Amino acid sequence: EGFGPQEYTGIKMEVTEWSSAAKEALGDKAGGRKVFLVAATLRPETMYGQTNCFVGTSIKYGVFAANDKEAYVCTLRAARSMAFQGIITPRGNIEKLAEIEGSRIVGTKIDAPFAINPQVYVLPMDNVIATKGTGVVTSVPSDSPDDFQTLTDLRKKPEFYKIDPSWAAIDPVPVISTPTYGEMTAPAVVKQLKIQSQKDTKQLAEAKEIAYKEGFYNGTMLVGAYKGLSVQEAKVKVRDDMIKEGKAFAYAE
Ligand code: A2H
Repeated sequence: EGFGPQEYTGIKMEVTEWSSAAKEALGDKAGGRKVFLVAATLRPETMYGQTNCFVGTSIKYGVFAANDKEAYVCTLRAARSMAFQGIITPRGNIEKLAEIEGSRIVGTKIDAPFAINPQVYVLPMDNVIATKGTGVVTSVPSDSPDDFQTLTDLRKKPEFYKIDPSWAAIDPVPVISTPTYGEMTAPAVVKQLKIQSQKDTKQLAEAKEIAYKEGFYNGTMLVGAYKGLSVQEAKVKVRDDMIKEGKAFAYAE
């Protein structure tokens, strides 16, 4: 990790249909609010290529009131931090409406803002860190080696991971082109490093570094309002557009 705070973008993914396990746990505790899973990302310009979203199965999430109309699903730690940053109001105060384990959120259907496939499912990922970001990770398998490898594992062993195969049916979407790896940077790097599963955490860390540098410094947008622009230019513009449309917010930690 570098110095100073990480400037994340908090992506708001509205729940359109809870999994039956989540429905049972939540009842009407959200009090008529719209509920969003909130994912922290460093790559807002990749959001066109979301294919699903990830949670940690043994992580405890809360449903926190953001205001009278909205509630956010994230870790308690992230909710505290959002309250201090004035994202959740009133500033410095948090109201937990409900608590739910990650395993119960799996199978929930959500809206993926700006995505070419706007309806996606929540899936399990082994390597979600409870103490980073919001504990919710939006999945862009075209450009994130972790996301690509996890999606590959889930498709290989849906019973083992206790998922319905249809939840993992959306294929990676090309959104950024790089000179070295083409239109599917993450799958190409995963192949090059001979990564076999999400348990290969050392190689995945290396793949993440390679894919990140190549995409960020040499990537060109293939889709969206900033098609043809460099990733460096597009990143800020996509982020600003998402924030203006109420689909995202700035989140630091
Ligand atoms: B990134 P850094 Cl396309 N546990 O978003 C594990 N990983 C997490 C996480 C958590 N609790 N919270 C966020 N992340 C992921 C997109 C993306 C990301 C792409 C390519 C690279 C990439 C789509 N997933 O990150 O440790 C999120 O994945 C590579 C740096 O704070 C977030 O951005 O540097 C990134 O890790 C933040 O990682």
